[in-house]
Amino acid sequence: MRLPTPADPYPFAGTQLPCLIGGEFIRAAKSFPNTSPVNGAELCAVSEADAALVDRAVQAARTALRGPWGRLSLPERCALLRKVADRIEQRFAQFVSAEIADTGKTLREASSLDIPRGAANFRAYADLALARSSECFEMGTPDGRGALNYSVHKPVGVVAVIAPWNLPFLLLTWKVAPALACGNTVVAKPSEETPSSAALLAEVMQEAGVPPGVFNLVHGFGPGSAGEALVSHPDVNAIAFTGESATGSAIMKSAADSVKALSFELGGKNAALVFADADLEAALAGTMRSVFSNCGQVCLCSERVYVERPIFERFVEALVERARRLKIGGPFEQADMGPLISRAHREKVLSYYRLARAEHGEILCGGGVPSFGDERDRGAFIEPTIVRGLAEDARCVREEIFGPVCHVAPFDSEEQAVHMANDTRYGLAAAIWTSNLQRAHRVARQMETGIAWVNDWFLRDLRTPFGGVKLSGIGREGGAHSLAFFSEPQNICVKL
Ligand code: NAD
Ligand code: 6OD
Repeated sequence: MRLPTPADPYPFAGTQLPCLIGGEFIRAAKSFPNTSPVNGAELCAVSEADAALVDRAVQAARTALRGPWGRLSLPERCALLRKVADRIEQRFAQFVSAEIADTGKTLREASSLDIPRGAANFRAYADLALARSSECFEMGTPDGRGALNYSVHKPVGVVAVIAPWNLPFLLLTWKVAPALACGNTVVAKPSEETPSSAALLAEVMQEAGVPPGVFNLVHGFGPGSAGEALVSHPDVNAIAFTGESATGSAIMKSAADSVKALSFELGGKNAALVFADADLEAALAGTMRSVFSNCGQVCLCSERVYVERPIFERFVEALVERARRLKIGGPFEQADMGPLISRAHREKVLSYYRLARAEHGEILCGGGVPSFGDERDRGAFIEPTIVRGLAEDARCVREEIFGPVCHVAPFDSEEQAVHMANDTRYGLAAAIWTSNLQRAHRVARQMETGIAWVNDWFLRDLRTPFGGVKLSGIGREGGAHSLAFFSEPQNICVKL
């Protein structure tokens, strides 16, 4: 697949991104600017859907449930999803351009992870939905004729998909694909920070022949805007949300009146545990990835790195040395790390850098913003930062920062490492680095997280359960778990 070059234009330059409602592209009366985190330039205007437009989208989705979509067989639906994946790949360079323009992430990240995973999500759920079996129970009856119970998987109805800005296309399609595979209709709202890849997806849905109203797209903000109107809409049956834990809590309240089904993938404050018996090179390279990928803006990123005391100083010195060498820059600059998503988010992350100092932490590298002497100084770049010496109850160790930063601390025993890793209100992911097989299994099981990686990080098989415990989420997605969330099983009992 062709990669975009700097000569490839951002696909929506100078336009107003429309919503897609009932198969029609609609420009809202109100719009907001989409700006580049690389240099602050305005990329395009984005339609902001108000409650009336959101209502039209939900009604279009309701109507489509009863239309041709509802009459398609499962193989026909899955064939459509595969066409969507093919079309994403045909327009690969445009999708990558859109994603790097909105996020500033590196070309390498967008072209190796975000966009390929978007296409893979559609293929994976087409395969999984087709392969799903259903239950069947034979029972006895007093007259001796017996009865057969079997279950069918029906759609839940209209699903609201609300996505964040960090992996915009990967995370939106992670929910849209299984929702459609199960026969639902969708109203999707991408983050206000990253509307462009979703706008391309709307075009692709039309090109692939997905019937009108099956996939609807509304743009806007959360509270008082499209997001809130969508999650409180009485005709939405289920909400699949990824974002901050505090937003999850607000959405739960909005959804309570109409008792909607909820699947939440929320924040994290993930730990990496590096044991002295680990393959040091693998642990170092893996920890660099788990701390600094996507400028630290992955919910699975390690913000707390615990290292066994005998290797602590050596490990930290090498980590700091590598962090100092990270090249920061725009998407086409062969950089290791792009900017944060926005100046506002940078202000939040910088406030934690200041707090780390105030909490008596020692900043081992970074701690500020880089200076380029060109237009990138108007962007949202920030230095990769490593802190040591904070107390375990310091706010910087307890709160999710969502930037390229970690706190490093030593541990003296496996028990202490497990205790420190679990001493958090979050519970999304852990990364364990050890060459002791027994310890690997023992420690992994003790992690109070939805996911524990041993000797790797963010290694994904889409059939596995994905999600978090505690403040990190409700429910699981991935494989059969997504199919279960997006379906209503119905038991049919046939007297023989
Ligand atoms: P966010 O919660 O601010 O926003 C996410 C989405 O929710 C956006 O589309 C936003 O417009 C919308 N929204 C905000 N308030 C709303 C409301 N009241 N009603 C309806 N919609 C509302 O999150 P973010 O800043 O975009 O993303 C970063 C956060 O997401 C981090 O906390 C990160 O850990 C989390 N995240 C979690 C996972 C996971 O799988 N667990 C994955 C990615 C990101
Ligand atoms: O890989 C996935 O399926 C997934 N949901 C990743 C989430 C990453 C969080 O930022």
